[in-house]
Amino acid sequence: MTALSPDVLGDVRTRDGGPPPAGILHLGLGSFHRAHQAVYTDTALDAAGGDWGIVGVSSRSSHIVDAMRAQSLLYTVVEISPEGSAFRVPRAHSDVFVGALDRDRVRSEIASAQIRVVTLTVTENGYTYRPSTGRLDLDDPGVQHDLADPAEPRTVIGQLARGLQLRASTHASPVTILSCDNLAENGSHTERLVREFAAALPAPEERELSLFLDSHVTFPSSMVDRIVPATTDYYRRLVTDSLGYVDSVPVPAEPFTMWVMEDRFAAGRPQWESAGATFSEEVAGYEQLKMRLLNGTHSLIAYLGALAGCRTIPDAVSKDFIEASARTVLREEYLPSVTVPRGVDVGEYEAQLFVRWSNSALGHRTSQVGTDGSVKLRQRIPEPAIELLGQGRMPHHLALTVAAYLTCIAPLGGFDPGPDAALMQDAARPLLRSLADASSTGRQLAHQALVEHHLLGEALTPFDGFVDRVGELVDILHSDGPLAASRDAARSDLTLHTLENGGTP
Ligand code: CS2
Repeated sequence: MTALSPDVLGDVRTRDGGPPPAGILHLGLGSFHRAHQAVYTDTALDAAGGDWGIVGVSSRSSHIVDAMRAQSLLYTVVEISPEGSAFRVPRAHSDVFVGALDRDRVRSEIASAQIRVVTLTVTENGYTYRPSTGRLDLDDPGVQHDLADPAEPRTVIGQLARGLQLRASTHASPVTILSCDNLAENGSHTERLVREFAAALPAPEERELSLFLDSHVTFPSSMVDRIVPATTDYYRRLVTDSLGYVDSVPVPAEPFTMWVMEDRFAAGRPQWESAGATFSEEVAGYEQLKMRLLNGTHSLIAYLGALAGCRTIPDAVSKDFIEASARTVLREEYLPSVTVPRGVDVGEYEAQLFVRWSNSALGHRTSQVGTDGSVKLRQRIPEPAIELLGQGRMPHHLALTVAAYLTCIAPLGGFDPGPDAALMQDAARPLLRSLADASSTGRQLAHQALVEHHLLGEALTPFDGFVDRVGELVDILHSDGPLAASRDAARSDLTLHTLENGGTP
C-alpha cells in the first residue's frame, strides 16, 4: 500500500503546489494544532494566498515530525460524525522539526524576518508559571537554564524571550505572539510571563527587550475550540480503507470548529476569517464561555464517567445522572460567572455542547479529558466557585468535580476507581497519592490537597465549607459510587448548606 504523498491524493481535497512559503512559527505540533489552526490556515491560503505557511515545532517527540516529513508534510484530517466521515488533507506546513533536537533553530526562527506570527499550543502545562500566583516560576530548572544561557532555550517562555531578544538586536521587525491554549486571557498571560522573564535578565538586556516588547510585539488573546481525540489504529485503518493510502498520523476531529481572536497583529496575518474565524473585542467572554461551560463541564463528565465505568465521553453523557449533573453545573454554577458575548444564545450553545459530547462515532476518551486535571481544574473551577461562595451559595457540582477528580487520581485506602481513571496522566498524582495514603477520610484528603498543598491555587483555601463539601463527596463516591454522589449534590440546597458549614471565609 502506498504512503500518503501529493501523488496519491486522487479526489481528496488539497491545494496544488508544494509547501507554502513560511510566515508562521508554531510551537506545539500536536493533533489539536493540525486539526484547528492548520486547517484555518490552509483555507486562508486557498482564499487569499500569502506567505503564511507554518513551520511546526514539536517540543520533544520526533514521531509526528518524522511521519510528516515522510509524507511530504501532509496528513489527513478525518471529520467524524454519526452521519459519516469527511476527509481533508491540509497543505499548510512549510517545514517541521523537533525543538529539543535543535534548540538554537527555535530561537533563530522566532528572530527570522520571514516569521511574522508565532502561535502556541503548548497546553496549560507549557507556560512554566506558578498556578498559585500566576507568575513565572523562577525556581523552575528550565527557566533558570534559559536565564543563564541565551543560545539554547528549553522552556516556551525562555524561547519566546530569547528569540525576541535576537530579533530586537538584528532587524527589529514587528511580530505577533498568539497563544491558542485553554488559559484565561491567554494573550496577556503570555505577555506577562515574557515580561517577567525579561525583568529577571541583567538591566541592559531587560531594557532592550522591554522596549522592543512595548513597540514591536503584540500578544492578542484567542479562544480555540474543536474536540480532537487522540488518534488510534482505527483512524489509520479508516483512512487506508476509504482513501487507499497509508497515513501514519491522521487526526480525527469533530465537525464543529471555532476560533475567536483579537485583531491585534503587529505584522499582518492570514485571512483566517475566510475559514470562519471571528475577530472580536469580546474574546474574554468567549474564553470564559468555553473554558467554563465546555471545558469545566467536560471535566465533570470525564471524572464521573470514569468512575461509572465509561470509557468515552458519549458513553458518560448518555447516563441520565451524568447528563443531569452536567446540565446543573453548566447552568447553575458556571454560567453565573460568565460575561456572555453579544449575539451568543446560551440555550443554543448548551444544546450544541450536548450534541457534540454525544458524538459516539468520535470515541473521545474520558481518560484523555481527565488527564492533567491538576492544571486544567485550576483554570476551570476557582473563579466561578469563589463567585458563588462569595454570594453565600455552595457550588455542590463544582465540589463534585473536584471530589471525582481526587477519587480518580488519588483514591483512599485500596479503593479501585477503575481502568479509565488509571489511564489519566497527571504530574500531581504522586503527591496526591501520598496525601491519600496518609488520610483516612475524604475530608482529610480534601483539606490536605486544597488547603495545605493549594491544589487549586491559594484563593480557594479560606473557603472551609467548600473544602469540607469536596471531602464529603469524596467519601460518598468511595462508599456509594458516582450515582449516589451526583444525587447528593443535586439534593443539597444551594444556600442552606453553605452557611451551616461556614462557606464564606
Ligand atoms: C477538553 C478539551 O481535554 C480537555 O480538557 O476539555 O481538550 C476540549 O476537548 C477542547 O478544549 C475543545 O475545544
